[in-house]
Amino acid sequence: MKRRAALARLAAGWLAAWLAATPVAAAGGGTLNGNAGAGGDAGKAGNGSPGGNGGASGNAGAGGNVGATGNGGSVAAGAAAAAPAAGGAPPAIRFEEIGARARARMIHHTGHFHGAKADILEMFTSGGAAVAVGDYDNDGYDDLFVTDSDAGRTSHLLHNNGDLTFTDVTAEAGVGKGNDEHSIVSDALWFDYDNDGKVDLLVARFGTPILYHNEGNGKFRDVTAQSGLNKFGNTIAVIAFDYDNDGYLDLLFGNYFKPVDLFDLKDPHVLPDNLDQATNGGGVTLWHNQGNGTFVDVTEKAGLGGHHGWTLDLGHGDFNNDGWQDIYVADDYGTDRLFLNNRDGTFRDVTEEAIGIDTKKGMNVDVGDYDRDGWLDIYVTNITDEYMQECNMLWHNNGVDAAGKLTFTDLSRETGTCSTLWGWGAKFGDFDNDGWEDLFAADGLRSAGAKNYIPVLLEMIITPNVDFTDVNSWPAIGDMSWSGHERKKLFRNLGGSVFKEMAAAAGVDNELDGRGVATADFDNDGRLDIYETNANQPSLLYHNVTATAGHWLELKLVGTRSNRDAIGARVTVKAGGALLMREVNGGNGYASQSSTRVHIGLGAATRIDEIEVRWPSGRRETIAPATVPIDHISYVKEGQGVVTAAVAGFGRGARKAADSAARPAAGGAARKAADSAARPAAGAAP
Ligand SMILES: [Ca+2]
Ligand SMILES: [Ca+2]
Ligand SMILES: [Ca+2]
Ligand SMILES: [Ca+2]
Repeated sequence: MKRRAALARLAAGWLAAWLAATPVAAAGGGTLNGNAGAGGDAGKAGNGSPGGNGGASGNAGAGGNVGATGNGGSVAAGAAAAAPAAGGAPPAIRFEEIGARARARMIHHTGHFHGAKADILEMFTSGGAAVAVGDYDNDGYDDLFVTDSDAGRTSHLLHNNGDLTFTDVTAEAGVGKGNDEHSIVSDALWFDYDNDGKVDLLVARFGTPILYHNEGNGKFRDVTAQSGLNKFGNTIAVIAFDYDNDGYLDLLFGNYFKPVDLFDLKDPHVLPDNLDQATNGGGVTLWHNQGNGTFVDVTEKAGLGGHHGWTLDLGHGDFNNDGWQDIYVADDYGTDRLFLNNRDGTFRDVTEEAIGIDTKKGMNVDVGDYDRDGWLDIYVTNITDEYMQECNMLWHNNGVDAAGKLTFTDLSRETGTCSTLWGWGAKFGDFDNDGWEDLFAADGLRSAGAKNYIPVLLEMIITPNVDFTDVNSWPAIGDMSWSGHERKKLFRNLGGSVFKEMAAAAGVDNELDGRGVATADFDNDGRLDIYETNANQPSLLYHNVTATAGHWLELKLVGTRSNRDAIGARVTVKAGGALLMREVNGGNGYASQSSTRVHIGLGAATRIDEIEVRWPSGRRETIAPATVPIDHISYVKEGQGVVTAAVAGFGRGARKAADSAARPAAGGAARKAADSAARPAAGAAP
């Protein structure tokens, strides 16, 4: 029994990281679930495990009458569903997948190796299906940068045309490169490193990073050589925030393997040395922005050099409400780490006292105040399947106690957010604008042939004296599947203490091998949309068509003394008796960066009582509620309150968007009319 448990732990542990590649991509272009094959196993074992979330089907009840039949039906059905429940159940959430129609569906290709152990290295390095959302041309519509990872493949810059279509402008912009015989593109990030009002682009790699300066005419210039960002790393995650509050955005890299060249392996002992407490990973690298276009590695100086975990994701936020940005590091094969900002350019590791030492496979970090108590909470996905019953972690922030100690309590089981199977990217977002942040999570490791890799793996594991760090120990995976064909999870927040899984009813329960999840309001209609990347498979664009969504407010913040992107700024809104708090973040969530525009659902509230912005510079700015119309996008410039889009530095499209956004929101008919007006006919030519 003991041996069996140990085996199970080993089995699912080892490749918590990315997935495997091989020849799935060819099938990818067509139908969304084209890779599903047998299909029927989607709701398997893991669904019913610790979290008790039930399967996708079990939850269809509440929203089940919001059928797959499209918008017309769902308007009425949604209202009908909401009405009968005593006390008024929250409105249903509904998405429509429009990736192909919007010309935003990109097929990802994982990196390939050559030689005898190519298969194993591909399993460990083939991921990198990432998305970064940012408005690179300042027209008021969020654009997309979508990565690809195999040699010869280019990443894609997709310009948002404002009508739910995108144009691929990669070639003109000059930002497609990065995959070659020595590098794999793994992640990307928009951030305005020189505060010139135009977001620049960082491409992270298993290799050295690439930094592009946004020239402002739709073109970018490679400034990597002069930037100082020259350190080789097997980077899988990157975030930007201003850790020392000097007004310039710094960079934090999360590295998976230690810095060895996987394409020219001198020593085959590069895999994790321990499946619960691995210490031979790549840790993190902190780069300080010097304010002159250069960055300096301050990892050791800042107190982060002692971390050697297999970093998979990073998140930042002001967890102890002192005005300085703190860090959460999610590690595969063991302990996540929480670092608090000492406000002097250094961090302290408070993991043991704040969250304790875990042995799980941390895959994602997102930050949000899901229970509206004014303290930022953290959502970490782990692995919950038939072999690994880890359960996710929803770290409820308990705040700072009288002794000055910050603590968190994992409430994933209690809230019903425990199981997302083989979890990856997950994001908070108020998808129905009811004032409570919901949660969408991607999952699935590797969907390939009908044969399961696990039994093959077990054979290796029970062989005496196997050295797991040696790539030569591992059996080839070939065309086998491993925790594939898993259905995505959408958790609707039912009032801050419990969530209800409703991915099927919402239309987002696809079975692709999910990785990154980015949220943004791509059509500026006040409802948060979702872009999902999938490893070695096509990406998805989910347009939010929730008919009964509540009132809302979106704020684009522009720093002056603070970094121009206002990353780290905290917005606190009081409306309808609720406290709604958001922080602008620079890349939280696995393999993704979401919009830096703050989106807040207001529910039935038609009036805002108070708005405060706490800028990274330390300035606390009270915004007159009368200057912030609801159901509207507003621009707030540090020290100047609400300004016009032009004054904020945004173009004609932004003003137009703000105007059209002022139309009535909650009314179903108005909403429906606006929807159909905004949406191009199916199959329309670009
Ligand atoms: Ca744009
Ligand atoms: Ca810039
Ligand atoms: Ca909270
Ligand atoms: Ca909600």
